[in-house]
Amino acid sequence: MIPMRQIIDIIKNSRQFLITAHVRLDGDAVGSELALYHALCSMGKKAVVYNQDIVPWNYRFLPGCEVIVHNLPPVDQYDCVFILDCSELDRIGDGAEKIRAARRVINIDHHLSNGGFTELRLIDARASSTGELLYRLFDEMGIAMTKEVATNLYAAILTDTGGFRYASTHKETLIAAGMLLGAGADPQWISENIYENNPLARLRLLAIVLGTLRLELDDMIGSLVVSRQALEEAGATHEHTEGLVDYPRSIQSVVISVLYTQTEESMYKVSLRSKEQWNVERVARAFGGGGHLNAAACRIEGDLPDVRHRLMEKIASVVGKQ
Ligand SMILES: [Mn+2]
Repeated sequence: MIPMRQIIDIIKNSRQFLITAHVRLDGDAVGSELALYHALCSMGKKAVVYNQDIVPWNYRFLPGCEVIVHNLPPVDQYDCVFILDCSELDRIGDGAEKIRAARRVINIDHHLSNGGFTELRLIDARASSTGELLYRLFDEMGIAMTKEVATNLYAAILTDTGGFRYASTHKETLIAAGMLLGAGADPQWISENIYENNPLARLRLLAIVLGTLRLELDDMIGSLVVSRQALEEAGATHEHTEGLVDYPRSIQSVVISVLYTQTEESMYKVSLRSKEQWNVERVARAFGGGGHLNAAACRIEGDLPDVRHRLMEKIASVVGKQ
């Protein structure tokens, strides 16, 4: 780990920056990118934000969102590339190999699994979010927290802590959030935009999908299915399935929550969420996937009964060991 001082010196001595984050953008990724973009611009620097994927509808209100480009510009024109919220280079998506060749790459991240894939990095697995790490960096640099920076950082921290509910919410997290409110972030406006901004199709999809709820293994495992037919019926797209996996976990007896999303006739994306120490990363890894202790995913080929059967066998073996 290099001292923050070194990153600050690089920022001060560089002029052109490229900022990117992981595919399947979340609030921490977009909020962190745009906060860094505004902070660099306020210092008179030039910055471009690149993402392979489009920004999910509920983060499009974030200040600066319209500047994000989806075609990777030639990386050799940048003095420095920031890779945010990524534990591995490949998480950037298609541009990963080109970015690897960049002059200078700085990784800012808080994933436990980050083994340090760049020489220059700011990694703290105890931090709630990449947004919290950027807050520390900006604070150290004495960068003025404008309303744009504060709004983006607050959104990043809010979403990665599940609304300040997860174990990753520390005293420092809430102090940072409090300072951001003081700098002009509007908590009600931000949370309404993120959490109360559903397209009708998503609620229609939820209504259909909740009908598939199934409880197994003494009601400890709860699962939902999103079939292609359900998507069609609701007029929804895969974008609208985000967050559906959290519903079974909200049941009292459930410790592991599963969402089967049909991506092709005989192919399912399996998303897993768990409570406390129930390790779903181990389950996903058995099928070639990965993730974190409480959130992981994999893909399983087969028809639904077969996919369910194989996954439940694996979950039973993991649950049995705990
Ligand atoms: Mn994050």
